[in-house]
Parts: sequence; C-alpha cells; structure tokens
Amino acid sequence: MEIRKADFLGSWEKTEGMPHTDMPEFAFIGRSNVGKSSLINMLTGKKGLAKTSQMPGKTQMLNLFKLNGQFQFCDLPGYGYAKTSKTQKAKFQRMIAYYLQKRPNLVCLFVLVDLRLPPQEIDMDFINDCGLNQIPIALIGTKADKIGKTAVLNHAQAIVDKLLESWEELPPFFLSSSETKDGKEDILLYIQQILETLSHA
Ligand SMILES: Nc1nc2c(ncn2[C@@H]2O[C@H](COP(=O)(O)OP(=O)(O)OP(=O)(O)O)[C@@H](O)[C@H]2O)c(=O)[nH]1
Ligand SMILES: [Mg+2]
Repeated sequence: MEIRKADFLGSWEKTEGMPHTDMPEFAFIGRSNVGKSSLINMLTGKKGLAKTSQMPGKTQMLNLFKLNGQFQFCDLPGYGYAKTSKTQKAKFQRMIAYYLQKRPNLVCLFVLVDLRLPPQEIDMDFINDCGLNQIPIALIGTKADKIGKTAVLNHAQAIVDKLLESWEELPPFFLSSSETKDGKEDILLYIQQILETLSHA
C-alpha cells in the first residue's frame, strides 16, 4: 500500500472533542522520544507532517491525520519522560488512558520500543496492560539504524523473551528505522491487511 494523501486534521486535548468518524484509526504510543512522530512521517512520506524534536515531550496533544481519505493516524504524547513534572505526566497518562478506552474507531495501537535498549520495565508494563485490557496492539522497534544488526536482533529477542513470560502468543513485532525507511513496507502491508479485513466484515 502507498499513502498518496496525508492531511493533518488537528490537535485535541480531550478524546471527547475529537471528530467522530467511522474511519478506522491507528494510534502510535511509546516512551517520549522513541520516534512516534518520525515514524508517522516515514510511513506517509511527508517529512514535516507530524512535529518531531530531539527533546523528549514534543507531542503534547492527540494529533489526528487522515490518510488516503480512508483511515486515520493518531499521534499520541509519549509516556514516561522522567523530566516532565508530575502534574504533566499524570495529565498525559489520563489523556492516553482515556483515548484508549473511549475511541470507538481505534483498530490498532502501535506500541513503539527503542531497539537500542534492552527491555524497559515501563514498556513491558504498558504492553502487558494493553493485553489485560484487550487493546489490539502491534509492536514496532525503532531506531534500528543507530546500532549494529546483531545488537538490534539481540534486543528484539530479549523483548520477545520478556513478553513471553506473560503472553501466550505475541502481537506482531516490526523492526524499523525512520532514517533508512526499514520496516515501512511491512508496516503499511499490515495496515492494509487490517483495512481489508474490516471492509469484508
Ligand atoms: N537515527 C534515528 N533517529 C530517529 C529515528 N526515529 C526518531 N529519531 C529521532 O529521535 C528524536 C525523537 O523523535 P520523535 O519522532 O519526535 O519522537 P516522539 O516519540 O514523537 O517523541 P515525543 O513526541 O516527545 O513523545 C528525533 O530527534 C528524531 O529525529 C530513527 O529511526 N533513527
Ligand atoms: Mg511526538
């Protein structure tokens, strides 16, 4: 699949205020700075579509994008940035939790994990909570270009092993780089498959 058209629809602080639509929505979550906004730009082929920054904590609202007039992306604020104030952290947590519970057209949450790191407790806890709450997820390892291939595979395997302690069957797991566009085709194909399944339902 190719994304031919990508429109920014706006930013919202509250899920209730977001436009209601039947269009399937894919959301992107993960620790601050993991590369959510960069991945959206890589997948859509539009560099400045989602705002990115070297400084964690850039995305602070629920940002909506419409793709090919057919489906939507939601770029979420990151979780777990240590330097954010407690109040701000709690606000983002509420924003994310509410979005995940209340957005009726959410069909898949992409949970991003930084491939440069071994499994992080905050990510494992978040992924396990998604499982408990039956939120449909897929995992995306990011920044694969920043370390060697062997280290990427070792870290990905360590994440898989950690999750298998609590998951019987793992969600799909893609390895990606927004720099080299690794993973783009596979992730877009996965999105396409979900859209096709929905259109036949
Ligand atoms: N080398 C490399 N850098 C990346 C990649 N993805 C993101 N980055 C860089 O990492 C930094 C953070 O990227 P963002 O896309 O803003 O991260 P985010 O997850 O949206 O962050 P918040 O909005 O703050 O939660 C930026 O400097 C990006 O250029 C990648 O795949 N490879
Ligand atoms: Mg962002």
